Amino acid sequence: MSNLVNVYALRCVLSCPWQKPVKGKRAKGLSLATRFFNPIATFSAGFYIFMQQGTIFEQPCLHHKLKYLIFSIYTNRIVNKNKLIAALLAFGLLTACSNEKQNEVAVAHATESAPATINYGVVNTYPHDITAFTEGFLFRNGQLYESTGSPSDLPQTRSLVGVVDLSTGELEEKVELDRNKYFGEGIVFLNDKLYQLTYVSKKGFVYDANTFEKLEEFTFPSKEGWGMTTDSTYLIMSDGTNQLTYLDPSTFEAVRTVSVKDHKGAVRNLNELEYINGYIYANIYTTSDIVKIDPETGKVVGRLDLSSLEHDALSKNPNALELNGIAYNPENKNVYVTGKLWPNIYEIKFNY
Ligand SMILES: [Ca+2]
Repeated sequence: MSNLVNVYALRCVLSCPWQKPVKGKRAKGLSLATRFFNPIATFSAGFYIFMQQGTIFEQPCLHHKLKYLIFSIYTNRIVNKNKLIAALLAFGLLTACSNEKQNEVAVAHATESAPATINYGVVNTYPHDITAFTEGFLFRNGQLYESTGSPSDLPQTRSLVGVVDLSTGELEEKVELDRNKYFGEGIVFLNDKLYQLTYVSKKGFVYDANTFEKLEEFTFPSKEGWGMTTDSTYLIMSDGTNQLTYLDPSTFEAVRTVSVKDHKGAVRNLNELEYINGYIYANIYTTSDIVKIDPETGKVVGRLDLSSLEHDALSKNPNALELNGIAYNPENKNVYVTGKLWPNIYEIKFNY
């Protein structure tokens, strides 16, 4: 029923006597005719608008409300002073209600605002192996670990896990995968074990965190393995979508998924991850952005633009690819970032 009323009211609105005629003589003639022959319909529309307090339009303009009021007075032949005051009071009430509604809309938009920009400063710069196709990056016991992948079109790359020597950028190798079988991806340490994902094999590996002896293999629900981090209880992995999946570290079953979104919608291509002070930071593949994610809601609450670091890396190595690698050092509370084939690792500082 309300739809029928809306259609009727809309038709009346279109025949409003103060409606500006569209271009063309015929249209102008029709509009003029409406001014004289459709006053009842127009009054009905005006009355309807009054009753609905402007809900026919999302944000009814003052001009429309005013002209309906004037026409209502005209068609009712309101010449009585008291009736005129009553009509003006009604108009004031309508405007107040409408303003309230517009304020509500403004508040609703504010809660869906863009993530806050997180500014950062570069504290230090270290060398990085330009054959390292970075897929995992993290600190453990004061040492920086890196995991790398091995695209077939980049024969110089290897799927490795090792400790980065910050003075040379060289990787002290701990694990190497057969690049003809596996493409190394994200890594994380949890409960004295090292977990490693592979890209499209749907296979992961578990190693002793101290000896790097392989303990077991596992599969995971996602189609692809990308980045990995932990909240000290679960393995948290990305798979190139906007989903983060929490895996039980014993059974490797998914216990929870988080859909990551910002004010524009789903945030896809979540890549290398880092859990810092209750938030998950993620590289966005193909961009030089890192997003800060609230793991309870999946909302992106902050964003770092590291494009200046990417430009610096490209100026030193034209073959440098995407930013990918976030490692939080709990000892100095700084974050170390790098990228695939980047010549440098950057130590940055920002408010988490
Ligand atoms: Ca990381």
